[in-house]
Amino acid sequence: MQQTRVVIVGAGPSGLLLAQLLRRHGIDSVVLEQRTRHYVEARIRAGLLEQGTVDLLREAGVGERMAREGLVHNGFEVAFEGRAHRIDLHGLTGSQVTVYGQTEIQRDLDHGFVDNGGDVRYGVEQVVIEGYESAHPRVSFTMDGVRQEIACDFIAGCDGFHGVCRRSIPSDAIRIYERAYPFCWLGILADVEPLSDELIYANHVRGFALCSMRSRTRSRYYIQCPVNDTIASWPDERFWDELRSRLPSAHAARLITGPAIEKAIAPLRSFVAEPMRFGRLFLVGDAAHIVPPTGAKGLNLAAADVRVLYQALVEHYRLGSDTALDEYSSRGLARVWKAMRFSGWFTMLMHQFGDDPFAHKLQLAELNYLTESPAASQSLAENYVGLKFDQST
Ligand code: FAS
Ligand code: PHB
Repeated sequence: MQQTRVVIVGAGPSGLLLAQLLRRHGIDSVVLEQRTRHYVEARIRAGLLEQGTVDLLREAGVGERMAREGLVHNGFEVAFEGRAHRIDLHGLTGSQVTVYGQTEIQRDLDHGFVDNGGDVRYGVEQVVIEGYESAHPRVSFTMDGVRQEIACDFIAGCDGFHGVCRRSIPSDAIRIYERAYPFCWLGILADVEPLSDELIYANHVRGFALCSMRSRTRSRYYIQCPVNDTIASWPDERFWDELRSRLPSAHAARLITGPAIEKAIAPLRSFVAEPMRFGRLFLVGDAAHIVPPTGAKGLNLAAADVRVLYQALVEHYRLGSDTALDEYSSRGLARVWKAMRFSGWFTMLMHQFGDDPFAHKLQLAELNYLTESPAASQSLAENYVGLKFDQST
């Protein structure tokens, strides 16, 4: 039977970042991924990184291209009632955020780990985890029609919301907290110059809109759409017209449009699984929690989980101490729930929940308060850039 220290299920950002960090500390792992390398790299997802995530990618030795190509942002705009107000992130917190697409992070991790001898098995099927409540867990899987099994010390469930690891936990051993939002985000990628140098979050009676980017020549835009909406009902021109209608007129007039190179509709949900640890199995990233993307927390929470888990595993192997492993779940959940609170608050503030004039007036009152009160702006800013580790755990 094959043997390794840590079996990591999932080769997304959580799985590969964990594998890369462990290897830099001499801890071997095997990563099992159901899809192909190209499929995982091609997924268009997150775009905004907290400083903690940037630091961790650098610590993993995969931050060089991000340092060259990432766009460092010191603020963003909130648009409502035909005007825009800038939230001065750096002035309010001394911190910044970086725009660098998850696709690029995946490529950097693939190059750093996979292209340098990292053991990733792509295209696996029927992954089964066993013995995670014992000191000798095992993971079996089918690859090229052959059933295989790996014995290990620990299993990291980095297999996302739809993965197998969380679903392997008996329902009486896990507590699920979940909220689905009554709308989706329709996202578009286009090789056109972004509308603005910084992100713009727009509250409008027609629905939420977000103007983001991937580079100075590639734009990323989102608009709130109904849950049952389809890509087919959104030809490019309709998307661009709707986006313009939700922005202040001066911004709309500057919008540069072009053909969509990617278009997708994603549901919004809040989801937390408690605890995040089951014996020798640790749930990481989207396998344990999902936040609505309004606060740009999903990928950053995953990175924070990886940081705590890899450091705890190093302490286990180097110092023989399991204190940090024992604290993984409580520390992770403290951070997750604070990000869940912020993401939920920002989602409620910026989106339209049906035709409710009173609710919209309350949103406008809060947005006006936000722009007039330094204390309110600072609270938004410190959550957006990411709570300091000692604040969030
Ligand atoms: P992932 O889901 O990325 O990776 C899990 C991996 O496990 C996948 O490669 C999957 O193929 C594999 N896997 C699953 N089951 C398996 C099995 N049984 N066997 C083997 N492998 C298995 N976050 C933001 O911050 N901002 C955003 O704008 C944003 N937009 C998003 C849009 C969409 C459509 C989605 C789905 C998510 C978005 N997110 C966003 C969140 C996203 O970025 C996640 O936080 C991030 O991908 C988390 O990474 P992982 O935890 O690695 O999970
Ligand atoms: C993105 O660029 O994909 C993005 C940025 C900020 C968000 C959500 C998505 O809050």
